[in-house]
Amino acid sequence: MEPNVTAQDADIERLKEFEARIARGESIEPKDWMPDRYRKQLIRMMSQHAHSEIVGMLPEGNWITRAPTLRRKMILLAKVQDEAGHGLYIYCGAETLGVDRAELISQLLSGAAKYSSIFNYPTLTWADVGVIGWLVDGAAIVNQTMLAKASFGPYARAMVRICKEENFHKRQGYESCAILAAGTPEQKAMVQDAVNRWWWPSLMMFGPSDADSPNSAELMRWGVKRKTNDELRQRFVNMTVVQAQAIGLTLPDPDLRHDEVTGDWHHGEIDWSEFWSVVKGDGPCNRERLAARNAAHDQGAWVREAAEAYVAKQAGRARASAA
Ligand code: FAQ
Repeated sequence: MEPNVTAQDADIERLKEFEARIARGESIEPKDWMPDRYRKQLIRMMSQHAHSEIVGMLPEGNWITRAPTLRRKMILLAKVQDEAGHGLYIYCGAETLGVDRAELISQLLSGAAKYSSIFNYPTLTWADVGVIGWLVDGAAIVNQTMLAKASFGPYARAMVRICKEENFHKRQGYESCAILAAGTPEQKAMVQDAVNRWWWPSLMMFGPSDADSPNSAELMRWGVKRKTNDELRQRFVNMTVVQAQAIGLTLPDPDLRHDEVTGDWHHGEIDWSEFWSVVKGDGPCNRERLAARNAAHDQGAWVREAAEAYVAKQAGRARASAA
């Protein structure tokens, strides 16, 4: 550094170069220089995302023992396992930013960390499993397809792989809903009821409306988000309305209307007080979800201890053979 160049000047230069790289569409890799805020934002977002995948195993996992056929049970088992894989994959990506995974997990277990609001709703009937695949995975794909173009390399690459699996999740869910919708009157009523319960929470997955989204401006500026919360929510609504029509189901929104000019389906007002209450920990299942994760963590203590003992034993052997 030139003697008359201050550390602050150097940081401004580095920030300029960093933003120029993003403008050129280059991907930022873990060892590259990045502003502290960029690192913090990514750790926040990726850890919340990883937690969501892990907590997201619980609502559907609840139905593995009660799946109606062997085929459905195999699909559901594979799906829930995939979500675990996604969580681990994204934790690994977050670790490249210098954060400790154990620390992130302890934030989840203590209730300090956020995870997606959607997983704080109960799965009351078998139809909920199909509807989660169709709507929740469907919403996740819309969001994550955009994140596959995020400026941070490890996150973007994780999203490419995860979206492939989420596509399978969505298709199996939609197929299950289509079959129930074409089934007996009881089956059709069951799937319609599930849609009625999951529709609004699915729209909330995209986050607060743009005017109330404090993180969006920074994330858009640095190419982490490529579309805003409202833009992605609209894309999801446009896709889903026609999918519902195709299988003879309705969406529980009397204000839903088609705009001939823009081609968009306008939806009614989202109940933001419900959203914030769920985000703050007062949703129907927040306490149950955290209790389940804490119990799983406690019951897994012996696995962590055994793994550590194994590593220590291997290291001891390596030392002995090197001596
Ligand atoms: N739930 O300023 P913004 C899945 C928080 S994966 C809870 O707009 P941002 C797969 C937000 O954190 C689903 N909290 O925030 C699957 C922030 O609080 P903070 C998870 C929410 O980051 C399927 C505050 O509100 N996907 O479903 C929610 O710009 C089936 C202000 O919000 C991801 O995590 C919410 N819905 O935009 C698994 C994708 N929305 O941190 C199993 C990655 C917002 O400042 C079964 N994340 N908040 O204290 C993202 O794309 C973004 O973080 C958003 C939020 C869009 C979620």
